[in-house]
Amino acid sequence: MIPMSYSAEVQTALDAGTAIVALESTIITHGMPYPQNVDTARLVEQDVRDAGATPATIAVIDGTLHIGLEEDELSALGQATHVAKLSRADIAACIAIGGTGATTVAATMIAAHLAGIRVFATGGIGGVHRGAELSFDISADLHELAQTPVTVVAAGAKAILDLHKTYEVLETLGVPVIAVGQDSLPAFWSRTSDMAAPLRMDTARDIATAQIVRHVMGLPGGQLVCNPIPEADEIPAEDLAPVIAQALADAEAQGIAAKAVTPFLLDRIYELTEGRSLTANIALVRNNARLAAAIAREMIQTAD
Ligand code: PSU
Repeated sequence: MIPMSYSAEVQTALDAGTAIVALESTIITHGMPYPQNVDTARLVEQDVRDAGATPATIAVIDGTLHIGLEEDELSALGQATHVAKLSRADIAACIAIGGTGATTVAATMIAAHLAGIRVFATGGIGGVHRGAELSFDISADLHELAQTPVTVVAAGAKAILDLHKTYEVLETLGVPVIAVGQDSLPAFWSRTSDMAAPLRMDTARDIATAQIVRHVMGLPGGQLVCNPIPEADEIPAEDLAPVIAQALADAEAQGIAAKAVTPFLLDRIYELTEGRSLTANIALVRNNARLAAAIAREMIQTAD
């Protein structure tokens, strides 16, 4: 038996069979500074509610897998130090030893699927890091999308990555990559990129139906929905390019590796943009939460 605990509102939604949107916790513990992390998590949860679904923020606390956090749990997690960053490789071990950890995209997909939740909103997925041909640093998020049937709504892969290689790997793994309302792939802080989207969809209904058809056809895995950041909040890619280059050079100089790379880069870009990257990150996550709620509602309405 997996020690699992559901928040009161998630339990009510599961019993009633209404729409639920999973939310991850690594963005809270490793992706944003306190107190903006907790404030954002609360805003995102409220965005999901306002859009007619129930938010389920996922984390492991003292060995229990939480599907939905109560107010005090969210606030404590956002202030805790030394929280583990959990992916597919370490979520079971964390539960086994009674530890506390925040779930990445991969681990949140696993937990959401266990709880019967089919839609998940985040900021940006992990992917192929620049220089991966030497470091082999490729996020486990990509393989998770290929095997766990959860639709992930993101603003694309994070722009700190090698986006071309990231989407090549997703194509190889057979993951549908869907741009919402435009022909080009969004690039996290920026609305567009130089890459054409493999698929484009304009409605939550089509996205929900596509996941259901995959399921009916017996195709494993989820789909990546790339929702462009709202225009008013974007940072043009040309403004960001030198900042990302500087952050990458700093990471290299300080010998940052493995799981520490993404949190280090996000933090460094926050400093170098004097907070502008965080404002954009908050806006895009909220935008994704609203779309995810619409997709979750459509999935309930569309019969399997
Ligand atoms: N989205 C954000 N900020 C984040 C993340 C997503 O806006 O910090 C997290 C997710 O948990 C994702 C992780 O799974 O970054 C990627 O980490 P890595 O590159 O080490 O796999």
